[in-house]
Amino acid sequence: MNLPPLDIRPDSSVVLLTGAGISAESGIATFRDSGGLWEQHDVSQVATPEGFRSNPGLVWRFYSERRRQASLVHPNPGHFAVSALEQFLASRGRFTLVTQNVDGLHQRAGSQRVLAVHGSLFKTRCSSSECAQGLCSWEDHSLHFQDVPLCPGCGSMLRPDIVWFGEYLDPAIESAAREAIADCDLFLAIGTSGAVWPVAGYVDIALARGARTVLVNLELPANANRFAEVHLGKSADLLPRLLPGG
Ligand code: BV8
Repeated sequence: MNLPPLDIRPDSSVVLLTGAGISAESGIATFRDSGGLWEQHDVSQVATPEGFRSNPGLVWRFYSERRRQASLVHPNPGHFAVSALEQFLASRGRFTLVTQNVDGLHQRAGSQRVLAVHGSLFKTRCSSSECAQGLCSWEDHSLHFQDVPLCPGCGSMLRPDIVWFGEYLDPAIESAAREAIADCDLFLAIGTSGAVWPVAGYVDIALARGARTVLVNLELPANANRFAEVHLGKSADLLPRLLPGG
């Protein structure tokens, strides 16, 4: 199928938003597709602070398994096309990647300016907000914990540095994302169902700014009508053809 590349000028200001769909072809389960993560797990038990409080071991096993899976797979052509777009814009344009994904594949594909709004599988932090180390997180690639690890600083349980449902996004990361979107002329969403807030509302910031809005997704999500242009298909196939440098 003939697919003309998106006409992105080298001096454009571009924000890319990605979701689990861009990692699907690397072999990482999405959340809401059939067979997705939320079909196999009760969200309230594994992705909420209440779930962590009531069964921290279950939560650690859930995230340890996802970390193990993420470390075994590799970025796909879609991730590399995103990284190539950042290079294409490096000299005269502006580029920000906002990802909901926690799998680290964008970073492994060479993306530099990445706002990981929902955290990272490979970061761990203290669960106590009173702890001196509670606000910092550290890279932790240990693949599996037998027992729930404890903070070396205060002895409280450690937790994945992930934004769970009912938790606020990191204010600095969120405002950086909102600022970039409020300044962009192209907002490109890839592989996301647009089901989770506040990220689901980011396209509206782009629309209010008068930016061009483009969606690349396997199927039409609920918020497809927010996008001026929609390309249906697999991101690993479409992105190298749509993005310059891809
Ligand atoms: C908050 C943890 C303030 C990390 C995640 C307003 C209205 C309604 C509800 C709310 C609202 N505001 C807040 C809420 C509550 C809640 C929310 O949005 N609930 C929804 C579900 C109704 N939001 C929150 O709690 C957020 N916090 O707002 O704080 C607050 C505080 C207290 C009380 C109220 C408010 C925190 C949200 C973050 C939650 N953490 N995950 C992890 O474990 O990974 S969200 C989770 O969903 C992941 O991060 C994931 O990235 C994200 C979004 O999912 P997608 O990435 O879009 O993945 P999905 O499977 O859904 O879709 C994949 C898409 O890809 C599909 O469309 C598919 O067609 C497509 N696809 C598949 N294959 C391919 C493909 N596309 C292209 N190529 C392919 N090959």
